[in-house]
Amino acid sequence: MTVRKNQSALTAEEKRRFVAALLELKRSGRYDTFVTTHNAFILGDTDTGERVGHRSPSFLPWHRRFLLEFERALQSVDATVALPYWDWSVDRTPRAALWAPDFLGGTGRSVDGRVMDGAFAASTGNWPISVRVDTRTYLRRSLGGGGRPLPTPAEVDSVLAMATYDMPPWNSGSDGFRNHLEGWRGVNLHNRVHVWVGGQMATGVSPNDPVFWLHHAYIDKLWADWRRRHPGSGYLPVAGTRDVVDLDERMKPWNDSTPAELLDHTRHYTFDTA
Ligand SMILES: [Cu+2]
Repeated sequence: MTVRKNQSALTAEEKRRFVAALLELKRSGRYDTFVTTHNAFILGDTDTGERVGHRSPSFLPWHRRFLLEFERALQSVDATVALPYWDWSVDRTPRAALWAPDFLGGTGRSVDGRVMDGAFAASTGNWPISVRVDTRTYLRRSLGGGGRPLPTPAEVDSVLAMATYDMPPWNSGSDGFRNHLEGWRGVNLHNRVHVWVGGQMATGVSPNDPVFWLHHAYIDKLWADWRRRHPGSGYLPVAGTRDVVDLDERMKPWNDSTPAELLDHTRHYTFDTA
């Protein structure tokens, strides 16, 4: 059974194997197909039209399915690897071990944002940015450069306390748990973390930075935490909603699973916490 662990609890060997599996997916070309898929949905999801991956109720099940696909790809390289998660409300500075050279490497240099250490630095030759929105082919970051600090535990708690999963108009203007977690409204959790990391993470090609997976694994864990806290609250909307994925509708691009089928993560993995 796959156990997703807090990145701060990984052993040196677990970090080494995770990084090696990422590099192999990159080398084989499989990694970049995930970047392409994510960007296509970022570009296609709109508040007034069809929306599946973002700014809609299926933001959470879509990313759960996307991460499962990616985790299975990693496990096809090394069956011992699981996606770790980054609790950015605790490990909230660029000094966190997450950003050390033996794991994801640190922030970018000030002149051009280029990451200079770690396995994903351009100088290694192992991490070309091929699916991109501009001409720069090197991984960039500006940790904390966006101005706003990472969300606090109290801010996370204020969002977990929201009992309604999502509300009309089911987009970036909605009240409710999903949109506050996604960040278009209120304290802003998920979107703010993308901006805090900066570089490619602040764009539609955000999966170019491996921290994308650790960020979304934690967003996914917060959804699991929310479900346990509100056992009487379910995914919404249930049926008949134009342009939006209802509970029993299949999601693009896979067309093989519905939000209802993805509610219970324990069929696929568990977390290191109770
Ligand atoms: Cu995201």
